[in-house]
Amino acid sequence: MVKNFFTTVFEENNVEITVKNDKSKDLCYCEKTSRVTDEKYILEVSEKNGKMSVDIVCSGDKSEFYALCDIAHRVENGVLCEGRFVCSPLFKTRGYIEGFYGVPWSHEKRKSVMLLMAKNRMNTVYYAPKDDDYHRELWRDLYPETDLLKLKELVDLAKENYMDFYWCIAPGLSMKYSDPAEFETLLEKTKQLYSIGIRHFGLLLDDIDEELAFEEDKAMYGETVNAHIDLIEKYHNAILAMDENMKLTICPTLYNGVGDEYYISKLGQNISPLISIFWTGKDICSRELRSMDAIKFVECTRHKPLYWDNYPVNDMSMFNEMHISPIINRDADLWKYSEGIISNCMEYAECSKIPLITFADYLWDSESYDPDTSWENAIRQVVGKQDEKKFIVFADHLYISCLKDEPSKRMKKYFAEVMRLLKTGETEKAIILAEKYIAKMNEACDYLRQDLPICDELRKWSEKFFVACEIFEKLIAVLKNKTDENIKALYDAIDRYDSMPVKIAEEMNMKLFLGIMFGV
Ligand code: LTM
Repeated sequence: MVKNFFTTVFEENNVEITVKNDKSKDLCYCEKTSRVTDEKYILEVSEKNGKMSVDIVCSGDKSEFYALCDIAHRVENGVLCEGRFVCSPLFKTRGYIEGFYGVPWSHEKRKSVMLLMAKNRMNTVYYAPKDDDYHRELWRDLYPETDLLKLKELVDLAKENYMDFYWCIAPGLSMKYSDPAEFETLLEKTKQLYSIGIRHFGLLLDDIDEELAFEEDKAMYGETVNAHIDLIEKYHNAILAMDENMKLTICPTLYNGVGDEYYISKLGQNISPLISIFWTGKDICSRELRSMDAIKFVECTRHKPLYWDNYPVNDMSMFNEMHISPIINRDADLWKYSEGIISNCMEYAECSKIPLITFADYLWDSESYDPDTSWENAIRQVVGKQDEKKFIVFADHLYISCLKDEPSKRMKKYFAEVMRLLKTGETEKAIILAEKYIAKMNEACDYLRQDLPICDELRKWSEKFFVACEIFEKLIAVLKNKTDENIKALYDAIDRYDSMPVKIAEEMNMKLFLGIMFGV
């Protein structure tokens, strides 16, 4: 499927590709990151008789796949140019997790997100939907055959697309750590997943009681951290006994903070250095991730953090927000002090793709990452070139999240100019500019009214955007003709808008407009 995609792109754009295998140090080692790698490639691009030709030099299938993804991307964006490009990622682990509360993604959505993220050169996917009962509530029960077959399909797809597929289990809601039968049950379940090809496991102990629940556990371990160390170590040894290449990631019960807290530093220091530890940063939803904080974490736990980045997730108290803006405020040199970043998604799979692509860009090359360019690239990939501009007008209105309070620069500039004109009494000019903007908003509305998966996911937010559009239209009517009837119609629309609980970004501007016009 992916191969077909490449062939079509290259044929349609008259690009010739040759591949040369080279297993020398030049291709298997990255000086900058000091890592042995199977992800590095060199592109030698030249133009011969009006035809672009690209020689790929790479060490194997994975780097060849990344090279093809890269070339296809350059071709589609019209930026394939002559030169020699040496490419390898800065972050070692680049991925996403289905780790939210809410309706788990459908099987089809899972496949579609995985394919897209593989094409954007992410290399890891974690399966941990909080509301898949077999992952958490019913962790003891084996998957029914039909569910298992679907998981197998995902594992196979991940392999074909060079992604490590981590299947996670979260037994902490009810497990009696001191009971050997409970551990055996955990292993039985693990063996079921092993049987379908899973070699990467996650043991998640987040969002459970910090205190031990059973008297037997208290008697045996005294403290929760001792029970967790014992469970993690036993589990790690058991899976290594099944297969020495197995990988384990754990999520501690305390998963945010400074890293020097008693629980996490003791846990980190007493589990194998081969185990990866999830960490969400200073906060559960961290506005920023700083290298200095990662360094502290390493000092205290003797593990580099593997960030579980709670963006774009919008579950629990965030359910009225739609997080489609790009990832920001992660240090450019964080790759040196962390294992990588795993982005926790929204239950809205289509919408999640947009910020996920910006994560992929940041993780591949955080040092030249530009959020705005990456965001436009992401929107282009998800909604298509033909609708990109329309979508951005709406997306600008959702440019708010736990990461920042500022609206989008583009929108801010527009509104600032309209307001300036109103303030200086240049009402005519203000109206012309506002009408131009409303025309764009209306085009966005036409796009959003379609029966497309992404539009369905956005319905709650687009309904409010439609009302915002009405308000702007009624505002212009008032500017043109300040009758009681026009003013009432405007206020009615504003009341309707205010009664809608979802968050979009232009409330602020609305109030400013009214302030200028009516002095309220
Ligand atoms: O962040 C972690 C480790 N666990 C949970 C997530 O499952 C949840 O999606 C996010 C956001 O609400 N918060 C958590 O604490």
